[in-house]
Amino acid sequence: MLVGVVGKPNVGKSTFFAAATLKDVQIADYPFTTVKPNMGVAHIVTQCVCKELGVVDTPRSSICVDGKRLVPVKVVDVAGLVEGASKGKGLGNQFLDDLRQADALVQVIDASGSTDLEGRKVPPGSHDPAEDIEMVEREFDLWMYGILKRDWEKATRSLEQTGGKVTDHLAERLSGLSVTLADVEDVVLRLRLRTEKPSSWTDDQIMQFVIETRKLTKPSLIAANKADLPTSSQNIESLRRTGRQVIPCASEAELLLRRAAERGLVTYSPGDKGFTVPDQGKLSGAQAAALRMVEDKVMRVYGGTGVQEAVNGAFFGLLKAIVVFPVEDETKLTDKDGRVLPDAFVMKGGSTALDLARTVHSDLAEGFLYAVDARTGKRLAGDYRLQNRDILKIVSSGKRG
Ligand SMILES: Nc1nc2c(ncn2[C@@H]2O[C@H](COP(=O)(O)OP(=O)(O)OP(=O)(O)O)[C@@H](O)[C@H]2O)c(=O)[nH]1
Ligand SMILES: [Mg+2]
Repeated sequence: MLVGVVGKPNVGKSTFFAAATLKDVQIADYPFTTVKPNMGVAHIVTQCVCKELGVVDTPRSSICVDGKRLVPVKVVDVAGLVEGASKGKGLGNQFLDDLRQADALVQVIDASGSTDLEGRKVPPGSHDPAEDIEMVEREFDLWMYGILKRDWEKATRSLEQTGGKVTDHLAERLSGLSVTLADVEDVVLRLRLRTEKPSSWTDDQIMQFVIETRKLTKPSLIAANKADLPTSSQNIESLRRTGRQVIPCASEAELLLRRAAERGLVTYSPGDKGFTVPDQGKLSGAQAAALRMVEDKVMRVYGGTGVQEAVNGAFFGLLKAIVVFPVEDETKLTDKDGRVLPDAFVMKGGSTALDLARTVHSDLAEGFLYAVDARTGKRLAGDYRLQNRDILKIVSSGKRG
């Protein structure tokens, strides 16, 4: 699963990305700072099972902090997008190509309204960020529409002559965008499009298909960034009234806190509602002032920086991700090296025990016999739907079983 960080230029996408991944990327106060995509690893935070089971865990692929499990997930930060990007304006549709594999999007906006539609600086509060959301989604749709329209007439005529299925054609055209045949069939059915005569579909109908397909296959939430600035709260309020999921974010503050935490200057872990300073004497005057700002303008007002909430929201909310704990010994909860609760895997909602076996190792899936629920000792079949925080042993005749 991959989450893309999108938005117009200069809104703080790379700052959000750097805060979420602690990767050093270019951040600057002008549009088109990012040209090539940045791929990185963020973590989603979930309650670990160690406390419930009264064990001290020794994770390998993830981190457990005070009973909270931080599980790695992939995030990509792309170039900013401007009106006309789908037709090559700005950095063109390169960024759209970079988003092909994304399963969900965090759309970062400048909630303070201090950048115009193209990301240039304007007086705070003078631009309405609602316009940016519309623009970004419209460009995405136009791009997808362009892919379908390129040879629509010719392709549909040939489908009608040969008896080919329009759903197969659409799925094939959009397969590079992680759109499946099931997604296409779902949208076509919902919109009641005439599958036997696709050449009769109007441009509006094709666009409607694109919009619904985008919503289904690239669900998004809004990270209302620069929430620390005074003009943001009003915009956040009015965006929320539109019914969209809006998370106030202060990416710069999150980046500062995570870097300070790495150096031991503050006690803070992602998603915390506040932070503490173990030794005021270790801080320079500038550091102390910056932390006071974070406390006053972010933590007290919003109860957190919102960055972790947005990452969690994308995976757990939009993608219905679940975290499962595979073990090799279901009584000791260990792997073969004796590590307790060694792994935590992020799986798409609806995944099965067999999917988990596939994720651990292909050999396990090939010889899959059954899974064992470590909590109850019950045997589970391959089609068992995984639940969040399941602890399972896979029993297989495969090499690693
Ligand atoms: N006040 C405030 N400024 C921020 C915040 N996040 C980012 N910025 C500033 O916004 C500017 C743009 O940040 P970037 O992260 O480079 O923005 P971007 O969206 O990646 O920009 P492009 O790559 O050019 O599209 C920089 O000056 C950041 O310091 C925030 O939470 N609060
Ligand atoms: Mg950037």
